[in-house]
Amino acid sequence: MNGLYDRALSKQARSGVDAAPDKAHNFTPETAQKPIPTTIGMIRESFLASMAADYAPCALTRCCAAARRASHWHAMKLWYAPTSPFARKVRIAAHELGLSNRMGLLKVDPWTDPRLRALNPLAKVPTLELSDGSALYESALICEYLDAQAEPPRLFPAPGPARWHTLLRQGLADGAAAAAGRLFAERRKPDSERVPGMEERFQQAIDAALDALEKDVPPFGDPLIGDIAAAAFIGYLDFRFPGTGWRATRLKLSAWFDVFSARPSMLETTHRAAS
Ligand SMILES: N[C@@H](CCC(=O)N[C@@H](CS)C(=O)NCC(=O)O)C(=O)O
Repeated sequence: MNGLYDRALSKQARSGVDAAPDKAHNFTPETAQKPIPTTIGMIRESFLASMAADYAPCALTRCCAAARRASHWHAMKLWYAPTSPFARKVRIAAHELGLSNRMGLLKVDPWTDPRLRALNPLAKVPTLELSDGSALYESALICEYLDAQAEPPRLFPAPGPARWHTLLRQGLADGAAAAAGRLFAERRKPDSERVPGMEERFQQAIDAALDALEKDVPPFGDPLIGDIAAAAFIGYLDFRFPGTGWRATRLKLSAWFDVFSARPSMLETTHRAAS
C-alpha cells in the first residue's frame, strides 16, 4: 500500500507540486498515513468491499461512486505564491465553497519560473490549471469559475443589485491590494530609484479604500466574493505592513476583520514569507 503513496509522491515531485504541509493541499501528515486513492485502486477497494457486504447490486453503485470521487482527485491545480493576496483570495474562496480538496497547489515564483508563462501569457499568480491542461487566470474569473463548480453557487449573486455591490467591493479591494503590493515594492527600492510621489499615491489609495470599507462594512456571516476580496486585502496589509494602526479610525471594519479572520478559510491560507 505504501508503494502507491511513494509512487504518487515521486510523481508529485516530478510535476513540481508543492509538498509543503498545507491543509488546502491533499498531502498532509494525516493523509501521508494513507495510500493515495487512484481510480483503479478505489474501484478495486470498493468492489472488494461490496463483495464482502454480500449484496451484489451495491457493487456497481459503489464502483461508480468511487470512480466519481476519484475523478475529482486534483482535477484542478492552482499555481500560487504564498505572499500573493490574489492567490489567497482564490484559496479562501475555494475553502468557503468546500472545493479546496479538489484543487492541488503548486507554489511558484511568478518572476522567475518560465513554466508559468506557458500557461498564462502574463506569468502571474494565481493561475488555475484545469484537468484538460488549459488555464484560467485573473483571480476574479477563477473565483467565479470555482463558484460555478459549487452547488449551489454562493459567492456571486445573479445579475442584480447584490451582484453589482459585491463585484464593486471586489474591485475596490483588489485595487487596494495591488496598491499595497506596489507600495511594498516601492519601499524596497534604493532611494535613487524611487519615483517621487508614488508612495503617497499608493498610500492614499489604501487609506481611501479602508475608509470606503469602513463606511460600507461587510456583513458578518457567510461571505460573498467582495467580502473575501476585502479580507484578502486587509490580510495582505497586516502581513506586509504590520502595526500601521489602520484600525484606530475604522472600528467597524476592524471588528469585522477579527471575526472573519477566525474562519477556517482564513486560518488555513495565512500568508507566509517567500522561502
Ligand atoms: N489582477 C490579477 C493580479 C495578479 C497579480 O498581480 N499577481 C502578482 C502577485 S501578487 C504577480 O503574479 N506578479 C508577477 C508579475 O506581475 O509579473 C489577479 O486578480 O489575479
